Amino acid sequence: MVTAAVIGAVSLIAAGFTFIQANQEQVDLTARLQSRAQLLADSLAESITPSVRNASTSSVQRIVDKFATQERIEGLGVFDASASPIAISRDIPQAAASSSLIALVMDENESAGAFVLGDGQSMYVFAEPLTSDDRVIGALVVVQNAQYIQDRLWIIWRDNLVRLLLQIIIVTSAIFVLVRWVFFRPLTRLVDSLKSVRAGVRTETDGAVHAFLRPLTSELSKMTSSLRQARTAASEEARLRLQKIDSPWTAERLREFIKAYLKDRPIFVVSNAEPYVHTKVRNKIEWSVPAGGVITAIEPVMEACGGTWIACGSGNADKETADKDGKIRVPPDEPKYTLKRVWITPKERKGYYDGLSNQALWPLCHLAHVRPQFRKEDWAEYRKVNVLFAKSLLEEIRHIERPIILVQDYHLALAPALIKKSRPDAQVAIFWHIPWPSAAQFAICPWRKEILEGMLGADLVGFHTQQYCNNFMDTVASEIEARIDYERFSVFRGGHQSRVEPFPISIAFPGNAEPDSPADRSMIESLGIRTEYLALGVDRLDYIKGIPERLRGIEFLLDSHPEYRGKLTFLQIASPTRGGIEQFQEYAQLVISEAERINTKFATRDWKPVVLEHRSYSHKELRVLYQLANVCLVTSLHDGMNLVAKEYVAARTEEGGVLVLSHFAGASRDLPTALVINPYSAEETAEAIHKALTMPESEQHRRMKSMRQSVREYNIYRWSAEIIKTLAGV
Ligand code: GDG
Repeated sequence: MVTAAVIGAVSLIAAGFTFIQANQEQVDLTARLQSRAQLLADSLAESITPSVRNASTSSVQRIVDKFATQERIEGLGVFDASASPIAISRDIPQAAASSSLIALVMDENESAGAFVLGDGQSMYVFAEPLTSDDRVIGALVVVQNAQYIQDRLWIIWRDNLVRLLLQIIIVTSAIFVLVRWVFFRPLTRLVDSLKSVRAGVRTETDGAVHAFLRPLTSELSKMTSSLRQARTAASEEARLRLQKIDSPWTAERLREFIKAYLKDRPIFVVSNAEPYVHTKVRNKIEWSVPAGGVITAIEPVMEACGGTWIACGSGNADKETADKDGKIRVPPDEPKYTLKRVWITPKERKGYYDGLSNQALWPLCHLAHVRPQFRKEDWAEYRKVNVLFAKSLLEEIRHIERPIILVQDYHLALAPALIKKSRPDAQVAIFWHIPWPSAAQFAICPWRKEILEGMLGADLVGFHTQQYCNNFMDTVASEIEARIDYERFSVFRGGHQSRVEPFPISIAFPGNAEPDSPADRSMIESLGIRTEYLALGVDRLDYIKGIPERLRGIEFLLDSHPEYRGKLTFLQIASPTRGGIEQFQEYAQLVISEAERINTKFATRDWKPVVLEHRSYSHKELRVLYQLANVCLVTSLHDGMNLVAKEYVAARTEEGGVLVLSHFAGASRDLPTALVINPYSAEETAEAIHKALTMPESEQHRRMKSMRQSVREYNIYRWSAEIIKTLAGV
């Protein structure tokens, strides 16, 4: 744009100058031509006049022929008083010989000239009267070639055009170089240095910037120094707050705690799922956060503490976006820690993930009446992938003394022992995000001993509730040789102690970076929902979540309380999950057909009791839905904790809304003022929804306030601080 304007201006100026120059040249050349014609005509007239007077045609002809050969003379002609030719040169152009100019100069008795066109060439015809005794006796015509004037003008325009083009090229290149070196580079450097100041890597903006940016950098320096002061004040405050145990935990406080407690020992997280997935959609790489409780919980901890998170690469652009070691800094728009991706083959994934993790261990640990499938080949892949993860981690910690390692979940039960075997100095915890079943239930697993031995490699084994810890201790007692110490809640084997403790997981409350936007109804209106009451469910489409049971609760309510028909819509966000596994596909079909059945039974022209959204929603969108829902339904048949329940509570800043919560979700221990139900009873679920929708505001507030207090006090920062403190202290 700027370049085009500059080129336009330069061209305009150049055209103006060329016009003036050409004009001047034309005036000069014409004047010179005219005076030369005049001179020639004067001297010729003198020698010709006597012969004309004497009518000596032959001598006139001789003089004409002699002069006609001079340079630039195209022709000469002598005419008598009646404008008839007396003598003319051979090649005189026709246009000149018959010119009306001859008659005119004789009439006026005054010489004159004019430009004419002959044979496509410009000519200058000059006529002079011949006089004798003050009487006009004829006229002399001199014809000169004037084409060279046109040629000269054309050369001027052409040369100037070439010069202009050269100037344009030089000016454009100069602008490009100027913008790149003088503006763009210093600006990029300034932006980079601001980024590192913001990330806390540097404390000052770059001083060595170009002079013209200096006023800006001096202002920014002041800002960064205020930022530094604010940071120091905040960490000082956090340090002070560390002593006051009942003040809320924040990301800042966790950071300070880790600095003080671990003295900069780095943290490593190992999990199956990765927090950021890169996918290529129409040649454009996009990233997303996958649905799942482990990600929701661990991500804010890593953002606060930094460190390295090792997980399975799962997006089709994951390799492309990571470096040769599989590493990438995340979150993508504000990097704070390193994600190291581990690559597994489709065969490994099928056996380790679809098979052993999700068709054996998942149904084994959840009482949802789905039969576990134990296949030897899945077990082989599971072991292989656990070794792969352990190796990838060992590579990362090879130069690090006493690293802190947090292994996540049932996919990696064998990893703790593998890590500890190579690195006894590492402090390893495994957190089991799902329930631990009774010893009798676990006994059906053919590889129960190997799994327990793998887990007991850890110095700390964490579960959500005391009940799961008790079940685990009972299982260990009945399956392997070990000393069980119920006093210290530890298992001792071959001189190694594993502490077993409950850490009820939570979410980042407070300190959730998302701003509290006023809930905008347009999101539900765009789904065609226009009812008085909104009931909401948010789950991965997993059979432990009890979605068909929830739907039956809705059906029961509409049957027993017809007053809700047309007034209540249940919106279920069902994010796709584990699509490669048959039971999950069948379950998705069941949910879809149940929703359809209920809609067919009750729907009217402009109202539908159930809206099923079988797709992923961002956390930001979910928060808006939480704020709009009069009631949130968490009816899991069995659930380690359930973070949706806690997210609903955290989103209700105005303390309204009611949570209906399954007794079989770990969250029911932390949120006892929810309406706790048995999800297997449609009647109980329906009654709880009715109670929620008719609950006086004051009671809603009382219940919500107490739940919010509990989530605020025991948020994910406190959860991780307690795990790290216990682990470092074992
Ligand atoms: C396991 C245990 C335990 C939901 N849809 C989307 C999405 N979500 C988010 C929710 C929530 C998380 O996923 C689900 O967490 P849950 O805790 O409810 O469930 P699981 O995934 O089964 O988690 C569970 C948890 O681990 C932690 O220990 O509580 O008991 O089963 O945060 O908001 N997130 C995104 N898109 C969605 O569509 N990004």
